[in-house]
Amino acid sequence: MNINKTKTSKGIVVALKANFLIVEIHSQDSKAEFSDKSFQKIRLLCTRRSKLDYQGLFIDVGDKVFVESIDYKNKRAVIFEVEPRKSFLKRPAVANVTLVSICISVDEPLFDLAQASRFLLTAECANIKPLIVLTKIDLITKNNLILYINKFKHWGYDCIPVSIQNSEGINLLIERFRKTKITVLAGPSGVGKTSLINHLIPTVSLPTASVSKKLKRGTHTTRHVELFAIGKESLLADTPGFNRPEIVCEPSGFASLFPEFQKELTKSRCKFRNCLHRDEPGCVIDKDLERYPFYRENLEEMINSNLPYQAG
Ligand SMILES: Nc1nc2c(ncn2[C@@H]2O[C@H](COP(=O)(O)OP(=O)(O)O)[C@@H](O)[C@H]2O)c(=O)[nH]1
Ligand SMILES: [Mg+2]
Ligand SMILES: [Zn+2]
Repeated sequence: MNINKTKTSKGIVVALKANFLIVEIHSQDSKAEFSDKSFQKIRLLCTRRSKLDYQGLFIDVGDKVFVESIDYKNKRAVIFEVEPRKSFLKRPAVANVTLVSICISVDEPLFDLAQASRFLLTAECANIKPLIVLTKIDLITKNNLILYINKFKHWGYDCIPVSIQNSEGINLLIERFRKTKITVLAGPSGVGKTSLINHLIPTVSLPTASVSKKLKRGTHTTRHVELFAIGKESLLADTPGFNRPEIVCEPSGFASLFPEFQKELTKSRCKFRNCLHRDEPGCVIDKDLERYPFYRENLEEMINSNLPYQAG
């Protein structure tokens, strides 16, 4: 038998399959077995020690784990320890995410300020700085593209415009993802997330959905989260389709999730420390900012409901 009981290895959970976890480890840990292919990574089908369940430790994609009882031949192992998480994104459930790339399409489906903002807010809530990936730019003119880039700049976000039709922006995006440990692609269904992964990582071939001509909305094709290798140390995940992310937030903390408001608040302070930036005297927030009406509308709903608020 090829099982090494004593040897352990550190890895990362890249997918969940039924009751199993798929863990990627460096095969340099197993030089004897893979002497011809050193530094390659291998993926192992893992179970977990029951003590982890007793400790109430739930393991998700992105978790860094230690495995033992490695069976290289059959590619099996057992997880016996989980590292504390640095961050956690709820939907999709991925631990240790370092970048959330919010994909927003210029058309098919049409740009929607509230929807785009809700996706940005989920990343801000998880304390992960988002990057906007503006997709399908082959569908608009250069002038309109500049308007989008400026819009996002005013919101306080960087944006990388891309098209898989003419490969514009693709190299820039690959470069960015290769500098990042774990990137998750998020955004409404139909904006081209899965197509982008297939384009960026040609060895992956995920099913994509054509946008319904009638509804101009995508159907939900991606069902589970899996981390794919993009470069030596970088992983990239698609998001199962959903269009209304929930933002659970207190009214007092809501404004801190808008970078354009934060920019103003670092320059000068509102008169009242607990200012909600409504009609308080001495409020420094510019009410003409593009996303102010969105903030205001959601804030009022938050205040009027006693339950934990869910934006949308
Ligand atoms: N014109 C154009 N269509 C695209 C582009 N990227 C993706 N699409 C189309 O958009 C549709 C939805 O793509 P999909 O990847 O399933 O979107 P997802 O729901 O975000 O994963 C498909 O019909 C794709 O062919 C692009 O850059 N330009
Ligand atoms: Mg998809
Ligand atoms: Zn204020």
